[in-house]
Amino acid sequence: MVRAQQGSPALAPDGSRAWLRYAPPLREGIPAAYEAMPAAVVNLDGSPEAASAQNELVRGARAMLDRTLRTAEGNGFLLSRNTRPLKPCRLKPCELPDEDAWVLGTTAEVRRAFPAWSAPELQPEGFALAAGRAHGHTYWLIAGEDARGILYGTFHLLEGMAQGQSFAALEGSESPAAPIRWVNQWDNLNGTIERGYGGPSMFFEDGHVRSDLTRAGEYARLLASIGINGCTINNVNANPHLLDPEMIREAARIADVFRPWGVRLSLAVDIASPQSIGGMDTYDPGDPRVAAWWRAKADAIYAAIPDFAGFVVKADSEGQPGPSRYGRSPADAANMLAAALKPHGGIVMYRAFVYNHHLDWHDMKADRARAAYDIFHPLDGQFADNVVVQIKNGPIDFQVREPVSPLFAGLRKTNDAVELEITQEYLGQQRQLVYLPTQWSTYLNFDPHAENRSTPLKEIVEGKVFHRPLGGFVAVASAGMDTNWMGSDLALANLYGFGRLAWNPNTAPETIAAEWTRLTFGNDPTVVNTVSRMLLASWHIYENYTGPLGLQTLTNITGPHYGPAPQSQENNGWGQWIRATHEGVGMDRTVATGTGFIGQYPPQVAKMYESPASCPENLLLFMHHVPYTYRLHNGKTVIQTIYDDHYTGAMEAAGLVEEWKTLNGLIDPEPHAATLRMLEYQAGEAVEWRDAVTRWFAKMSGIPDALGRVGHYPNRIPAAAMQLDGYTPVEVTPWETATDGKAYVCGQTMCTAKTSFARAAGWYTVRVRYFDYLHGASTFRLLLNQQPIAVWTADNTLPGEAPNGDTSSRYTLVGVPLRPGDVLTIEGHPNDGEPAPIDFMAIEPEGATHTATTKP
Ligand code: GCV
Repeated sequence: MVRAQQGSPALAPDGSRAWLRYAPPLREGIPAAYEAMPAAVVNLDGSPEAASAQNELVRGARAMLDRTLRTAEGNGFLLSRNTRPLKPCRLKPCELPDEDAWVLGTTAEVRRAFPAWSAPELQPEGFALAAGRAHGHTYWLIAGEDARGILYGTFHLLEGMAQGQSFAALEGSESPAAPIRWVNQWDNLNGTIERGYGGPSMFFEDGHVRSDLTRAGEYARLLASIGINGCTINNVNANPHLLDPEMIREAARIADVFRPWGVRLSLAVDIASPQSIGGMDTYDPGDPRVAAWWRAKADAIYAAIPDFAGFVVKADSEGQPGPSRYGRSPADAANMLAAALKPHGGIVMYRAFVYNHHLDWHDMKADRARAAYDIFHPLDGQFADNVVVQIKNGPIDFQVREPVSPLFAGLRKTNDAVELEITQEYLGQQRQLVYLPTQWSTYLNFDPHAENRSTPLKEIVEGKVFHRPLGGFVAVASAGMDTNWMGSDLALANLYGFGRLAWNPNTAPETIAAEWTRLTFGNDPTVVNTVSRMLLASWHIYENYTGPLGLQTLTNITGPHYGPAPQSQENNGWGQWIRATHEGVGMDRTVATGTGFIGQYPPQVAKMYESPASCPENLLLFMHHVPYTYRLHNGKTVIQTIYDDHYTGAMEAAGLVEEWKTLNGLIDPEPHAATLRMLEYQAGEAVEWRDAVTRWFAKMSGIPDALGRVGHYPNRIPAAAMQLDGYTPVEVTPWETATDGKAYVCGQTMCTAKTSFARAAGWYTVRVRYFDYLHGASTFRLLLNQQPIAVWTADNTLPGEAPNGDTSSRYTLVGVPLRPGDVLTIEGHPNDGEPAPIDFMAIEPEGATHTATTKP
């Protein structure tokens, strides 16, 4: 038999298979533990989920072990060795085949077939893997507490198999930590995805559900493989037309492709729908006519989608309509919807992301961070039992670091779920590596000490702490049609990691990183160690070069949330303020002198945050306003730490490139090259962030960098100092994202910027900083004297149409031999409105680039 080799084109990761690549765990042969595995598969369960499990088992065994397992025809029927059809197993105790077999079924079904098997205690959706002998044969059992459990047990087995683990090693049982393990997609009916960086919607196109839902089904399979049991298919800024009868019928087609994978569909709804699409003159949750409208709507939905999971609601937030319009509370609105869903077993996920985005910046007591607690805490106990309050992990908005929302400890008589963000909205938008399980674990393990006892966040949302029946984990995924779902291969580690943590929040990020790497890139220890190390370091690296010390991601908050723009935090109603002055920085959220936000935490934690001395330094400026000269525990000032951390972060980002390069030849060339390009871009972006933020703080504080780096870039030749032909200056906003606040643009078909080299002869690295707008694809050439030595096109899809931190890009050419008198020329050719914008050229002697490795 010819077996496909690991790394052969048939098995090369193309991203679409994600972690379900099913590559052979060994390069040669079958792991000994699987030599004696049964050839027959018996499926005792008639559910679509069990059918998927059986198909998946066959598929995985074929791909990983070169074995085709033999199945019965039709669910629930057995074929014995001589292919005699037996009775459907669901109806009466099964006759087992007279040979070794894999047996799939619910624990009840398996127990009926093997009365001697002592099934472990499982929660809903849990599973057990066990091997046993009966009737003179060996049976490998995959038993689920229910149909989903069978599916999850099968995926668990296959993922273990892919990592070379024997069936014996995988024997045991698992149950999910909580019933709610959902992803939210922020897909719009026109096919775009809010905060999505992985291509257009896999659900919608031109105002309708796509005719081809193959990808949606594949997505559900991916989700099932990590234990996700729910998916909200549309943006929380909801289009009410999704509730039109025609659209409900269309959405039912999505539910159909989800169903075999145990993924229940839910919809985000616009609370004003009775008015906007129902023709009513009100959407007041207190009006019985409105309640009746929702009841009828729920009935219609369940007629089309019998396993519909429920509604997700964003109301009174960022311009969305809400119950406050009628003087009603979130509980009034949530309970009205809950009553409509209740007869069908549906739930309402009511988001606590409710705040006023027109806050008064001049009011030193105003604080967006307070909003969720101020609004929802007084309502504790008023929510119906099929309402879950969905709370973002932090009190602001998925920043690079935030404290855990105090609301989790504040809601004791209410179901709640934590909302995380897989899509890297504020965290590099999938163009930069930020592995999030590290961040999420930090949050999930945070202990707010509610009721003066240990109450880690993970246990609160599991429902254990306050004995809540419903609760769990939600994450905004916003995956799309891109082959690799998220726009970057490495970003898939975050989708995988969310599923693993939602299943078991005690799973260490290290474990998740190693597992994901094995499943994605294979079991070579060098690959596993290197990729894991990079993943684990990445959050802190990003934090270092964006917003250390609790400053949050200092990005353009009124724009695309991407490039650096510290000033954009201030002077507006959005309340993501850092309150930087000439003397100091940070939001005073203390009870004593500040906004009082800290007082929303239980006493032990409030005490820790209240004093700068005991406040964790990575949240210092989130909680306190301190002078730039304030000294941290290591004796260094705040301002110097801001400078140093940014330099460290940029150096570490460059280190990621070097680490990835060491994997050349160990993983398939195409994904290796794609990620290398991404990491090289990230290294440039990290320098851009570093320079913008440090220059902004240097100007704001008037305190120079003790190491003399900030504002001094000896290797750079700004465009203004070059000999320009056709290039003209334009003001850049914000100023700190370009040298002297100016970029140079070309208003004709071609422009040049020249510099004459006057340093010692040698090998140099030449970098050109340019800007790459979303539209247009300018081309650039770099010439050494008359010789073209590089050509590139500005065709990245960065989120902007102007020169600034969002569109900043860097071209690097190593190994350029330069002699005094040589002339280097940048030649820019504008395209489609993009004026080939440039900022500077840097000429660095070789060896001067940073190659430091990252910290584990
Ligand atoms: C869907 C942030 C994002 C918005 C998002 C909102 C939310 O503000 O920038 O795009 O809206 O959060 O979570 O509702």
